Amino acid sequence: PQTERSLVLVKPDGYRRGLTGEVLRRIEAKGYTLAALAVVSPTREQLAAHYAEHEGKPFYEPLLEFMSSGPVTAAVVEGNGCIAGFRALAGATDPTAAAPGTIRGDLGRDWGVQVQQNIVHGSDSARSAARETAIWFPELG
Ligand code: DAT
Ligand code: MG
Repeated sequence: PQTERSLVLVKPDGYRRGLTGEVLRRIEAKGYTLAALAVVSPTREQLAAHYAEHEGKPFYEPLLEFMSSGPVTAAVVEGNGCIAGFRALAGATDPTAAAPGTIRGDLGRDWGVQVQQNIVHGSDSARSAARETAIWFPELG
């Protein structure tokens, strides 16, 4: 694959648990580089834009509430194939189902809350990555 960029978030659960460095360590250990990095207290507008595809789903409001519950770290990750590659590092959406060796599989579990608190977000396509990067790093255009 070509060099590409993915928009990664360490979600508020990851921030609170002190896992930001561990997530960034795994990204760098994989050989990807950080093109941009910021700790952000997201606005409702940013989160609604970021998760627009999920509007109307039963988990949408709890998801936005959870994502508003504290700082997130946003990163633009760069490398050949890094969009699919970071999602492989992240593992399945449900941390209980995520394979050991992945971020969600190693570091996440079911916390008995409505929204899966699964530590990270990673773009699912080049189109999503471009859209999401504009939300978190408007200066990168
Ligand atoms: P992913 O983050 O793996 O790309 P997604 O885009 O389908 O997953 O969903 C976005 C987030 O919403 C996900 O990280 C956690 C939450 N979520 C998804 N499906 C859910 C569900 N069935 N119940 C609760 N939360 C869910
Ligand atoms: Mg997604």
